[in-house]
Amino acid sequence: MRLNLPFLALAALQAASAMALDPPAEVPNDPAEALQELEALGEAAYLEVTAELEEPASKRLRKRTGGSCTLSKLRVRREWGSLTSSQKTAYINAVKCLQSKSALTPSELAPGAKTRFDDFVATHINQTLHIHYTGNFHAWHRYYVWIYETALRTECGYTGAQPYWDWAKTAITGLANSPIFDGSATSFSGDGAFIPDKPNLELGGGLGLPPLVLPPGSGGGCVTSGPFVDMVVNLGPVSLDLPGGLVGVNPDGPLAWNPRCLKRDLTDAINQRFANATSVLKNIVLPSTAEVFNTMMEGVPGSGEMGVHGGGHYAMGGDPGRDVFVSPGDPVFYLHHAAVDRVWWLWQLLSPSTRMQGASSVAGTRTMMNMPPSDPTTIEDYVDLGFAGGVPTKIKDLLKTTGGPLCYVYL
Ligand SMILES: *[C@@H]1O[C@H](CO)[C@@H](O)[C@H](O)[C@H]1NC(C)=O
Ligand SMILES: *[C@@H]1O[C@H](CO)[C@@H](O)[C@H](O)[C@H]1NC(C)=O
Ligand SMILES: [Cu+2]
Repeated sequence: MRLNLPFLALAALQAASAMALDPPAEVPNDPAEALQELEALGEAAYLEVTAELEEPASKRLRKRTGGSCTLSKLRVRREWGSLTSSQKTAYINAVKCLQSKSALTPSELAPGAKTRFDDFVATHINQTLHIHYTGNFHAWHRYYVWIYETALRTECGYTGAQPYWDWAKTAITGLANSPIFDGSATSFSGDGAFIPDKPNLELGGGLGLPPLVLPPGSGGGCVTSGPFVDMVVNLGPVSLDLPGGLVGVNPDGPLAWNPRCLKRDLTDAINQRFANATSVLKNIVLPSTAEVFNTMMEGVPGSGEMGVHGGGHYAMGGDPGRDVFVSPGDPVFYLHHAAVDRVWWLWQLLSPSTRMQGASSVAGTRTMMNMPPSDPTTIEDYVDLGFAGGVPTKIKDLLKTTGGPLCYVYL
């Protein structure tokens, strides 16, 4: 057995280096050119990862190391606009199915968690201060979206993969014209009802930092059409950013029941400024360490930047979209976080030996912005999704999307 170990290590290294993706030579400032580069990179990544799954040599390696992701099990996550109408309807129906099933979370723990969909929201609220601006941010949300996608499949008969929101595309088309937010039967419902004369958003001023000022969007009220027009948001708000620097909080507590409509405030200016094709490509190509990658993705409060992650959240806006605790209460959250995960996946593929394995693949501590101060995250730390589902899983088993419990790629 001992004799085999160096061979295994060598084979793993060879597999890792054979898989490295080439970055584009430059990051164009022109949105259309940057989008082209991004799509070329995405296609190359898809081809490399699926080719690796086909190789008989790596099949042997997978057997020895216990991996079980095969081409036949692979879930191919696609951009929402590329799905057919019936694929879109199947996904939306599965989400509505989760929203119609009873919660597994005991009501003593979270009285506001009424449905299986809410189990995910309650878990996210409960752990928010330990999963954002922390070293586990990417691995936690990767597993979270995977378990949500799995629940849609195993509990609601969905047979497809988790779709994603390509912000680079909506930055060009406008949100309200996009297949995600056009308000049609195959969208996630569209904008909220228009509320006039909204002041700007002012974010982060509470920390004593210069606030980030963002323009108001084109909605603000309850969504007016589409599949989620009658959806009931049960949990929150916990820390909802509202126009004029106000923050919405449910005084009954973070997990109390507070039934209300789904609101949106689509804001193209935020999408275009923070999550255009150039910003996405820069986040993939420029960072050489996990620390820089995380900082670019989430932004630094007070710096005037919120990253593509913040850009997507604040561009959809509304309630619970602009609440860091309750944001998974808007079904578009999962398309947004699949897109965040796709950026991480592409960045990882540029250097799998340092970004998809080992200590250098994570950076940060176990508390939000290290407040209060905490120990560094390690790849031995567990991601535990509580009543949402799954088994507690180490970060090191979540670094590769075609290994450990995971089996998916993006196209
Ligand atoms: C919140 O987290 C604590 C500590 O991990 C856990 O015991 C509790 O069950 C969680 N509550 C919910 C609603 O998930
Ligand atoms: C697009 O993103 C880049 C990088 O984040 C940013 O510098 C630029 O201002 C953005 N473009 C627009 C039109 O806001
Ligand atoms: Cu989150």
